Amino acid sequence: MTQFSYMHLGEEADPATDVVCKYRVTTELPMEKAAEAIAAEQSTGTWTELSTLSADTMKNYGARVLAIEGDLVTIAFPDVDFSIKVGGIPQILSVVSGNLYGLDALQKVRLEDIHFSRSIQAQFKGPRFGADGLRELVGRPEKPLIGTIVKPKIGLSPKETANYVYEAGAGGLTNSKDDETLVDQSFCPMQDRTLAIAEALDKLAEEGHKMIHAINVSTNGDKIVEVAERAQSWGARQLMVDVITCGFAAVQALAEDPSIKVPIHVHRTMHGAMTKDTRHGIAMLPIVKMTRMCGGDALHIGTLGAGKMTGDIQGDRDNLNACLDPLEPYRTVMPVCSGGVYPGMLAKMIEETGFNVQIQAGGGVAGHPGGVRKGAMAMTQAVNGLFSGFTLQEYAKKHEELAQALEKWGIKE
Ligand code: CAP
Ligand code: MG
Repeated sequence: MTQFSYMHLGEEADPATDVVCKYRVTTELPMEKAAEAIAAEQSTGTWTELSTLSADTMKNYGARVLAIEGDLVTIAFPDVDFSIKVGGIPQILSVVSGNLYGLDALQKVRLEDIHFSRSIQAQFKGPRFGADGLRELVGRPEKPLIGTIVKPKIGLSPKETANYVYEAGAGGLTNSKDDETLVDQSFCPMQDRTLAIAEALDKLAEEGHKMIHAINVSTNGDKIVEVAERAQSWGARQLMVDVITCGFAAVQALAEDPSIKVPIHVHRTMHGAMTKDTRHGIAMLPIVKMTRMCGGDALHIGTLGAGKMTGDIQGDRDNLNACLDPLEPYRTVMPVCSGGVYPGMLAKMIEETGFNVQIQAGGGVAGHPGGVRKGAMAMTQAVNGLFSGFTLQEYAKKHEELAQALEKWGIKE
């Protein structure tokens, strides 16, 4: 197939100039052949020998297979293969995560991890606020931020939505957000919703409580900055964007546009299409790393196996660590734990996550028998109690709203 070899087993990658990817490969081919097929397809080769491929081109631009350990293949791409200023993450993805999935000789391939070269990292700016900036905005330096997703996710009017946000804030929550399915539908236009929520947040601020709400501005790429600017002019304190459906470039466009002055909450709806099959697609970890490079300030990372969405403790822990990794040259990203969250599961979850997270509950707030405010109080009591070293059962003895939540949903062991 190839007149040059892509095999460099045992060689070290150069962290200054190599982009290093780990792939999990399922194939009936010998693993070396499969690894070489990926390296060739994604750099200088194709299915046949090429009269146009020189030794020099191969040496300078060819990908190198550095290691094969069982079904895990490590491939280094020289960073001259990438076109960051014009191309950006879309071009990076078409190299490290492109045609390889369709190669017929490979049954399945999953991009498990990626390490960018220092020179590529230097061309991205990362978050402008990050976890610390978000904490500062809501005046909560150490305890987990506590958020809600307005539920029902669709169907409430702007006034009902703003009322929900006010009640959640009055119950102690620091954050709320639109659902990913809500943008500018006729029952809840973005302008009316944003104006009404801004009023609710102002009222909370006057009463001494700092809270922010993320308005979902996910839309077509050529419009997203304009839509975000408008939302901001109506009083949005935070923006939300769906990184998988809109693309990493959309997050980057918002984070790097000088007119945008508020943090970006990054949702990951549709990620399951890529991440759920543990042998095929893209793991969440590379998605976290690229979101951080592109400037997301908060990102959904899962509930470490505790909530309603698929996720495992080790995988979600890797996601969390990638948000907070101090060795990366960017501000940290606030890891957001969401999806089927309720007070009685928080001991189990926080045991795994620690306190530097944003915990978010939609149904777990609006489903409280006493309504949104009491649901928010129950979440706040659970988090504050655990932070102070109490068990949920102990804290519930003197906190009625928490006791009601535990009675309704139980305690997750
Ligand atoms: C949570 C949520 C989020 C999920 C997505 C929802 O609501 O708003 O979209 O968290 O999953 O609509 O399901 P509930 P992930 O609290 O009512 O479950 O965070 O894993 O990306
Ligand atoms: Mg949702």
